[in-house]
Amino acid sequence: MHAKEKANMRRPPQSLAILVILLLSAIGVIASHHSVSKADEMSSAPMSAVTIIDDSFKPATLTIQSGATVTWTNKDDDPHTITSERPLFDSQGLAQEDTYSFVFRKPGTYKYYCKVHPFMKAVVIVTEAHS
Ligand SMILES: [Cu+2]
Repeated sequence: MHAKEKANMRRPPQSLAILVILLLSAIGVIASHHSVSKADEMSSAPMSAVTIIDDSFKPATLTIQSGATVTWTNKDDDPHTITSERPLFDSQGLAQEDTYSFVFRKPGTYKYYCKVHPFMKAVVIVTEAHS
């Protein structure tokens, strides 16, 4: 056996354990970094809320950026629907405290109404997302 090989074998076994610990903590740092940036992404994805109360959508005109999620909540004890004039989305009847969400991906004007009370009309205006 060469002297060099002997020296390698005599290397204390803890050094391997230390290397493993260092590697694991490096992975841990990367993983926690990753989850932080994911949280940032989520908080930058805009959300908007519309309340349905007293047979009306509030706000009746909502302006958002493309990619935003709009969530409607029915506060009335009457059932209401969120129905797009174009065949794009239709919540069907929402009971009291029910919610419905839709993600608006493309800029444009999205008129909607309630099928139960067709006089209930509102609009979501979607603008180009800022980059
Ligand atoms: Cu209604």
